[in-house]
Amino acid sequence: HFRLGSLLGLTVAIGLVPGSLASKTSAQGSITDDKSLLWGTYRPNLYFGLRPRLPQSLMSGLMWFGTQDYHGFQKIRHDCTQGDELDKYTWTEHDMRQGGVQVIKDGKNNVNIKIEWLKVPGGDHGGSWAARIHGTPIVPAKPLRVSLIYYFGLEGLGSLDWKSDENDDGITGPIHLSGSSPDLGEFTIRIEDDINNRSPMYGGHSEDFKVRLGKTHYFGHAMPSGDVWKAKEYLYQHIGYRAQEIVMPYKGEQIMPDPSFTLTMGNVIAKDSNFYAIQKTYEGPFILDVVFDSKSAGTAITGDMISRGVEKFVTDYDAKFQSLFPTRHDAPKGELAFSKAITSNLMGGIGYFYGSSIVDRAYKAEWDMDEEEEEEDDRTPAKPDPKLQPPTELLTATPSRSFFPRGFYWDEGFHLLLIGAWDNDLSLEILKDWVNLIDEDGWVGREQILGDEARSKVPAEFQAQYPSNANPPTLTMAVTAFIERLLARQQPSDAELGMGDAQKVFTKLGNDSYGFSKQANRHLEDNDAAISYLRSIYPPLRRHYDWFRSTQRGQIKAYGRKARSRTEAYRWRGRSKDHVLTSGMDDYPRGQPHAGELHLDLISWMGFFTRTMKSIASFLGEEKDEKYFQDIETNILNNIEDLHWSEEKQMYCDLNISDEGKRICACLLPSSSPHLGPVLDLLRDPNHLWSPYGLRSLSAAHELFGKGENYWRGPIWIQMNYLALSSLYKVYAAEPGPYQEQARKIYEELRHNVIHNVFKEYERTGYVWEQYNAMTGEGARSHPFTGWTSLVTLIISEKY
Ligand code: 6A9
Repeated sequence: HFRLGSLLGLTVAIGLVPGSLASKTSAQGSITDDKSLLWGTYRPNLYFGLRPRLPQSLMSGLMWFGTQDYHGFQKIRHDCTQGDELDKYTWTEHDMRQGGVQVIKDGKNNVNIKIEWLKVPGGDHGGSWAARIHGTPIVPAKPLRVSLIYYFGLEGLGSLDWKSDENDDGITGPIHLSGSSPDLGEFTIRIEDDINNRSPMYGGHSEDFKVRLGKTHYFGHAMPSGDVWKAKEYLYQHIGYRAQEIVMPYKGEQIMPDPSFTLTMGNVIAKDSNFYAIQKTYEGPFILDVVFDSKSAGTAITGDMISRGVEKFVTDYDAKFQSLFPTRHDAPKGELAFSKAITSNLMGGIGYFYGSSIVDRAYKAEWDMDEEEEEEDDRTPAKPDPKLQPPTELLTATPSRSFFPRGFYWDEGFHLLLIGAWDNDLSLEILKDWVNLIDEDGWVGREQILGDEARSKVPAEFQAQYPSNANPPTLTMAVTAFIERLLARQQPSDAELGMGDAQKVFTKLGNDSYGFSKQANRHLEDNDAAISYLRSIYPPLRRHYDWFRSTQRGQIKAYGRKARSRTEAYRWRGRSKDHVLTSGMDDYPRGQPHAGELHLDLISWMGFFTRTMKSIASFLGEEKDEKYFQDIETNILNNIEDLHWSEEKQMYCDLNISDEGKRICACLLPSSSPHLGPVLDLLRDPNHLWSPYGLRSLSAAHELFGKGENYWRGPIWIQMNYLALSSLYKVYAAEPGPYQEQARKIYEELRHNVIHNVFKEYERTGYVWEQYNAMTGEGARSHPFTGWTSLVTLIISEKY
C-alpha cells in the first residue's frame, strides 16, 4: 500500500545565498511591461488561435473542413476535440516570444496542415506577427479539397474595417483589414494566397459547364462583445443557411451541387462589423499567409521575411534546445524531435484567460464542519450556494488542449519547472498571475475556470470552487527553481546546471534581429529585478502558507502516539466518500471520511512547502522568518516519523481512527534514514509499484488495484515519476550512504523505463497521454495531454 508521493519533498536542496545578493533591493521588479509576451498562441483550446494577453482585444483563429462531401462540414475543425479524430497535432517548435511551428495531420480530410507562426518585434504595441499555413495531401493520389477559414474579431474598444478590393470577378488580390485599439495602436492585416493555390472546378449539375470557383468568400458581422469565441457557431449557421438556399432549386434532381460551391460564405459585410471571417476553398496543395502589422513597428512583413524568419527561428530553436536539454549520446533516433515536441506542446498549451469563476462559500461536507460549526447546527446540512465572482485574469499553461484547456493549481507547479528552464521570465509572469489569485484569506481555487468559453468545457457539477479546499502546494517549486537558476548564474563555472551553455545561446539570440528573446532572461541578468520580484510575491505566498497550515490542520489528540510536535498534523478538507480530489489523487484509496483522519501526503507536502518558504526567506535575508520555517520543518519531519511510520508494516501511512491498521507510505527521508531501505525495496518490487513503464500509482497487490474508476488506482502518472526520479537523482543516488548504490540503479532503470514508454506511445499513437496503463504501458485517458507529461524532457536531460 505504498504511496508514490513518498519521495516528494526531497527535491529542494538550496544552499545559502551570497549576502550581497540578498541585501540589495530595488523598485524595478515589474515585469508586466514586457511587450514581448503581449501576443501569443494564448487560445490553446483551438488548433490555432492568437490573442494578446489583454481582457478584451483582437481575437483570431483558424478553422477548416473537407469539401469532398457534405459530411466534412458537420465537423468543422476549430476547438481541439478528441471527437475530431485528428491523427496528430503537435507543435514541433514553440517559443512564446518568437514563434512556432505546428503540424496537424487530418487523415479524414486527407490533409497535412503545417502552421508557421512568427513574431516580429518593433514599435510600442507588442510588435507584428505572421502565420503561414501550408496544406498538402497526405495521400497524393487522393484529392485534397478543403475550405479554410481565418477570422478576426475585435472585442472592447477600437475599430476594425474591411479594406479589400473587389471587382466583378469577386476578390482577386489579398484581403486587407485595418484597425486600431488603445492597447494595440494602429494595425493592418493582410491575408494572401500563394500564386499556385487553386480553387476547385465546379461542374454544377451539368458537365458542359465548368468554371473555376472564386477562392475567396467572406463574412463581416457586428458581433456582441464576448461572443467571438463562438465564431464557429456563427459561421456554421451562416454557411448552413446559405447552403440550404443554394441547394433548394436542385431538390429532386439526381446531382446535387458540389459542396465546395454551396458551403461558402455570402460575401456580405454588415454595418459596424467587428468580426471578419475569410474563407478560402482549395483543391490541391496551398499556402496562405496571414499577416498582422503593427503600425508603430514601422515595417511591413513580406512573404520573403516570413520564409527567412521561420528558417532562422527553427535553427536558433534547435541550437538553444540542444544546449539546454541535451539527449544522451546513445539516445534512440527521434528522441530529440520527441523531446522538442513535448516541450513545444507545453509552451503552445499556455493560454490567457479572463472572466468570472464560480465559488461556493457555503457548502461543506459533515466531516469538514469544525466543532463550533457543528454546534451551531444551522449550517447542517450545508446547502450548495455557487456564486459568480468578479472577473480575474490568468496566464497559465494547461494540462490538455482538448480536454482540460484551463489552469489547474498543482499541475502548474510542474509546468513551470520546464517552462522556467526554457524561458525564466515567462515562468515568472505565469507565477505572478497565479500569486495574484491568492485571496485575502490566502486561498486559491484548485481549478481556474475563467469566463464562458472556459466554462463551456466543464460539466456544471464540476464548476464551483470551494474556499475550504486545497490542492498540493506546488507553486513554490517554481520559486525555488528560479532561485536555483539565480544561484547558478553566480557560479558560471557550474556548467552542469546548464546555465553556462544556455547563457551563450541567449546572448547569441539576443544579438539577432529577434530582439524579443532577450526578455527571457531579464530577471536572471538583473539581480535587483530578481530580488524585487521575489519581495513582491513573498507576502502573498506567506498568506497562502498560513492559510494551508490553519485550514488543513488535523487532530493529533485522538491518537495514543507520542508525537514530538502537538501542532503539525494535516488532513485534506473537501473529500467525499470515494474521492479526495483536493489531494490531486482523486480516487486513490483512503480510509473512511472522518474528522480524525491524518493524511501522509498532505503533511509531506506541508514539509515541502515549509522548506521552500524557508529557502525563499533565506534568500531574501528574512532571518526571523527563516528560523520560523526551520522550526516548523523540524516539527513536521519529526511528526512524519512519530505519527506516520509503521514499524510493523515498515512503511509510512495515513492514519484513520476507524481503520488504524491500513497504512500508506510517504516521506521526506534523509539519505541516512534506516527507513530508506524498506521504501526503496517496495518501490522496486514488481508486485507493488514497479513496472517496466514507470512507477504505478497504487500497489498491484492492493485489493482496489485497477478497480472502479481506476484513475489513481494503478495507472502511471509522469509527474509522480518525475518526483521520484528527482529525489533519487538529487539525494539518494548522490549522497553517500548504505542505499546509495541501490538508489543509483533504481534511478537509471526508472529513467529509462519512463522515457522509453512515453516515447514509444507517442510514436505509436501520435500523442502524449494523461496516464499510462499499469500493466501494458499503453497511453490512456485524455490526449494530447501536454501538461506534466512533458516533464519527460527534464528527465531526458536530467534537469531536476
Ligand atoms: C472534469 C470533465 C470534458 C485530474 O490535470 C488536471 C487534473 C489533475 O490536477 C488531477 O491530479 N486532472 C487529476 O487527478 C484532470 C481533472 C479534470 C476535472 C474536470 C470535467 C471535462 O469533460
